[in-house]
Amino acid sequence: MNRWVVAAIGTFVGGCAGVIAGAPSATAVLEPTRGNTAGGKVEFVQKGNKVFVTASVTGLTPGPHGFHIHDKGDCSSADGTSAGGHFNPLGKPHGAASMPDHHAGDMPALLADGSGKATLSAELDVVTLGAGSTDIVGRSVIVHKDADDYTTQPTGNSGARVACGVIRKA
Ligand SMILES: [Cu+2]
Ligand SMILES: [Zn+2]
Repeated sequence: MNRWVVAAIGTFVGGCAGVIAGAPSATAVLEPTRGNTAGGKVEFVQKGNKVFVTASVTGLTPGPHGFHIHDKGDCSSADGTSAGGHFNPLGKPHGAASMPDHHAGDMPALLADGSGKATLSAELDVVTLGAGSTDIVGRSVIVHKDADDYTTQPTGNSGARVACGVIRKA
């Protein structure tokens, strides 16, 4: 077996559960904060210089919910505040992911249907997986009670934290 074949197999095994073999990926399992019912799963996959996020969340109130990557990978507090503020390694203002300036951790809102389910599929343009100051591995994902207004600084005024999950390398 030549050494290129060996290298390719090594990459495949190391890449594990990623959507693309060898592409860096990470997962956050969302658990409800005290008194809430929201939970689900968030997956991140790096493709080139973008990170693609997919989320599936249940137990929400119908309507939009602020959805962000927060600074600390710590969901230990009952209200989720142990996760800190929005992940903002580049010192930007809070905003929509579609605006030129926004926190690295600002993601499109989750929109829950009448049964409280939300799914999201989006491309993130600032964060990275596994390297650099914008690396989100070891940080957390927060789902909020209310809609993000994309204007109020530095939170978007999306209210209480209803679910939290630490981002772990997949
Ligand atoms: Cu948040
Ligand atoms: Zn923000």
